[in-house]
Amino acid sequence: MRNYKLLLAFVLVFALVLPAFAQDTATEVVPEATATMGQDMMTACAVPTSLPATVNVGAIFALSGAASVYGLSQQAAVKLAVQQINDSHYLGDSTTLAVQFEDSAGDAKQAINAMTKLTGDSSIVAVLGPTLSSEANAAYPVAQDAGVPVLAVSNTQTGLRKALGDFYHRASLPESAVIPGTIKQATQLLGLKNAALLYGNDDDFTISGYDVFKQALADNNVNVVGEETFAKGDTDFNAQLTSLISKNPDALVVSALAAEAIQIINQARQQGYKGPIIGGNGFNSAAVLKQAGANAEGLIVGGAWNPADPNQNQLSKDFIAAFQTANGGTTPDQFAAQAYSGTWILATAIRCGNSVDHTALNTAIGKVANFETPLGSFSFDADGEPMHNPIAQIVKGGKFVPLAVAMQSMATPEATAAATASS
Ligand code: 1QQ
Repeated sequence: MRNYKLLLAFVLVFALVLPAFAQDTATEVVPEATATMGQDMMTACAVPTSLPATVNVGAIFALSGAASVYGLSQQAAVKLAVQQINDSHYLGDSTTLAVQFEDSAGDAKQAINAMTKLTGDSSIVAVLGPTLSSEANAAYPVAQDAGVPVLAVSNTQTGLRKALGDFYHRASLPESAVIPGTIKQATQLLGLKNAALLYGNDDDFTISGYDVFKQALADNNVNVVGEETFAKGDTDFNAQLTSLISKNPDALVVSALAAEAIQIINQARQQGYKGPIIGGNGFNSAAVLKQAGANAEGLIVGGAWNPADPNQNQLSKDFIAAFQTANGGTTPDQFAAQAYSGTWILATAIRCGNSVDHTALNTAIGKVANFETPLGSFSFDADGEPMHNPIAQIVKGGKFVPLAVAMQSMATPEATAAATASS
């Protein structure tokens, strides 16, 4: 009975999800060479005819260790996307997409080993990941040397594509595309005049997040009254917090990965700090909310996607339902939405490029444009960086709630002004 219900749910989900992606393959109009691919072009993107029976893709995610709160979510989402891609014959009737997962454990050396292993296998056409920006900085050069395309789905350090190279694309918005809007809305809502900054100074993402926060605070005339640092793996943040809280900041702004973020939230509250905490992308995990519990209430975090976004498209709703069905009712987080969307973006490049040649596929990835994903309409900009709308969130009742939605329910004059400004 239970299996039957599951099957029925699956069939329903596929019936809803697939038409949006897999267009009527009977209409085989060959696209003009100059045309960009995208949702509008999907009917013009012919069913591929030159693909092998199996298209092998690698995926490097932090499947163990502290960063596995992101990596395991990514893996579950990629598995779901691959299943849907194959069930819908998205790559044609005689081609199957297969993914080989490698665990980078949040560690640069393991990421390099994984990238070396995958790019040394001539059957691997592209690599998804790695999870962390610090892993990407270490491991990506191996792929660039081998000429194998990489599509990252969670790296948010500023300027990575320019720094790394042209075989690197990402489906994840950099912090520079997310934080400025979040700080602007938070400043308006909370009337921030000053803030204290705490960040990890030994991780590429946390350092980049700090730079972006600092610039955004300056742009909103918020004075930084104190700055403190920590290192990855630290567990005691009391000295830094005592110093920052003594300066009476209107908000505590933190750039940290999840493991440290949880301790920082809990220890700040234990010290009696009742003011707002504003976090970067590292906070975007259910693990943070679960382990910080009531201490996380009121936390403000910028993100690329939120399951309660009132403006989300049907693909996003269908993705949530399918993910829940496949994962025991668990609601996907932002990392899952990005990994799922990234897999569909890669599959679209394979399909529309009609080639698994590394260079041709890399070119095809960059051409994906106006493509509807759960993240919204997705394109790469002229620099090859991702473009879609970000979303500011606040934690309420143990969940990330879109800030605009929360502000409307607060309905203070400031909140109404800020909600109007954000919409
Ligand atoms: C990065 C990140 C992490 C917080 C998420 C995986 O954004 O390392 O770039």
